[in-house]
Amino acid sequence: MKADLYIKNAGQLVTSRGASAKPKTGAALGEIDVIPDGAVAAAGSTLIFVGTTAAAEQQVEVGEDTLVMDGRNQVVLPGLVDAHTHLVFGGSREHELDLKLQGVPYLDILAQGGGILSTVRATRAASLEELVEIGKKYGDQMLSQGTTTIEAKSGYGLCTADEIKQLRAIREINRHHPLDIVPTFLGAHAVPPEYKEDPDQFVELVINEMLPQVAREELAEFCDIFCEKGVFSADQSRRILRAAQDLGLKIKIHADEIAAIGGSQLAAELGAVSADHLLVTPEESIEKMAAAGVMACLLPATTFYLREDHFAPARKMIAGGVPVALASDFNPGSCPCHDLHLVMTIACLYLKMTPAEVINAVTINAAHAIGRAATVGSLEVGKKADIVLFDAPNYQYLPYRLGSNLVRTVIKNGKLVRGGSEHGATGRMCS
Ligand code: IZC
Ligand code: ZN
Repeated sequence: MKADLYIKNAGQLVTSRGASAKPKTGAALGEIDVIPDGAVAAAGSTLIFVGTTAAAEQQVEVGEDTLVMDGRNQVVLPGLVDAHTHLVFGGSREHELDLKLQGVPYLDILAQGGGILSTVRATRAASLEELVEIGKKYGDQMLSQGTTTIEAKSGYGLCTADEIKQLRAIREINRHHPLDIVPTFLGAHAVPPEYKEDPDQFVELVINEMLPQVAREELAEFCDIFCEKGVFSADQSRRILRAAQDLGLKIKIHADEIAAIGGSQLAAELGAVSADHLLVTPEESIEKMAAAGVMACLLPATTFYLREDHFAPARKMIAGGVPVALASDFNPGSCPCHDLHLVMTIACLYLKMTPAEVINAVTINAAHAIGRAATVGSLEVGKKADIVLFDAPNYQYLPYRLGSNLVRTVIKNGKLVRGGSEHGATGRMCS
């Protein structure tokens, strides 16, 4: 077994293995597989060994070209998976900070033509090339924080040409950036001003024009919708998501974030892969989501940034058997943050999830939330060699630390993309 990459002596190797077929739920979410003095090896982009250093020394063949790294005093995790991002957008919204401080709510800023609609204006004005550059820049920052696979949504075009432009930008970034990106069509993110007087006409446009083109060009794997008071109703959401399913897309829903208007029930009814946010989800929905196997994708950095006084009822969801993932919700308005490390800390403190649970929720369960659990989200032979090394004595230390980037080295598809040489590579030096 000749290795191109060999990491040994890891203080703790956390694998998140054993849940590639089904996400972790209930008590299993709190179970974590830690190998002390661990080792991992890859040939090309694929993992060929995961185990102890002692076993690796017997089994892994190291040649002159093998990149050997020492994981001493480090915690090694699968590359983190961010299952909910709005990666590509024009401009930014720091000018809304003053409004927020004056107490103007998020949905009021949107109703006044700001918020999402302000980003829509900037995104429409940007060229495809500019969007690609912007997305790559954020992608670089994500990689530096240990994120190696993400989901990315459109939703700032809100007309066919600009939605398609955003999805093409996502496709370009995916082709030319180390991150793996799963694309989601979110044409129904807000009602654009042109359709303010007749939102149902906009729903028709999404169904009859946008979705068919997205499907024809295979620009998205998922269709999502902002099912929220004053944005899209449950009925409008159902129409759009059913049309998407008819075209072969999988579905996600922004549900129960500010008002419970039926988003989580709809997710269960339609068999959505995930329902996201879920701050005000009713108890009956928790049961329905568990029965339908809908992933609860929780976004606590957004709750923090919106200064809500209540977080998603994660403990009830876990107790009720709902699979739970955590994601950043990176976007220019309600969460200008793509740091999954910070998300883990907030989830521990405010969702009352344990360190083991939050790690499973940003690795294997997050991979399930975007249909990638067969290839990423855990360290297992045959999966992609996506590996992150943290400067930490144990895995509990990760959510314990607040706001520091402990990432030392990032491997994506078997290639060193961050750090490495200055942090203990002992074999061939890396560029
Ligand atoms: O740009 O505000 N919640 N969509 C739904 C967002 C936040 C993104 C934004
Ligand atoms: Zn979102």
